[in-house]
Amino acid sequence: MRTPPFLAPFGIGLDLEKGAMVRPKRRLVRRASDLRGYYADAAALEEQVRRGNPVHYEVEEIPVPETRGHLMYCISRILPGRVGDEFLMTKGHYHADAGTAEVYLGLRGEGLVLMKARGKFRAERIVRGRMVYVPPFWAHRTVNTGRGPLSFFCVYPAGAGHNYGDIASEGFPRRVVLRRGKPAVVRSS
Ligand code: PAN
Ligand code: ZN
Repeated sequence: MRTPPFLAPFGIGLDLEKGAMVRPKRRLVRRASDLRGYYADAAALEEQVRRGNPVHYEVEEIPVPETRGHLMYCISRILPGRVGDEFLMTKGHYHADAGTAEVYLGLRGEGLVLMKARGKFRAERIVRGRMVYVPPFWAHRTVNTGRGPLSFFCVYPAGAGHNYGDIASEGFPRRVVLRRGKPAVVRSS
């Protein structure tokens, strides 16, 4: 195993009210068109792509080396809204090094972290002040069920990497949809 790169200590600002990183160095932006294949209502998604292709979520980072020993941290912000009746969500992934965990800390808004592993499924609520622990081997996807943006801080082993392919093809066994005015976790058909 390679020795982690030696780095000087540093501090950064987090705007806890906004749920944003102060002066992020890297911003990953996912728009409607990046989410093709992920939502049940593909036609509703295409309609969004045609009507301005809005941002669905963003990830802000001031990155560290993506190697063993370091800890990557970020703030994700998922916009409020739906595709058809399904609430906006992240793509979701396993870590490429599957046996690596992650911690999410809710900063703003409300939602659910969907997790699956070895035939099991769990949904944990995420809100300001609540921490969700994603254990090793659990794929994870976050859904914004609120009326405003959902922001959360994340930290995970920097060498973990991301495996999107398996979720892109398998999906999750449950979806989060609006039913009688409320979010509901329902079986994916
Ligand atoms: C998070 C996610 C972030 C975006 O930082 O990467 O919320 O979700 P997707 O990566 O599934 O598009 C994380 O879990 N990192 O490991
Ligand atoms: Zn992750």
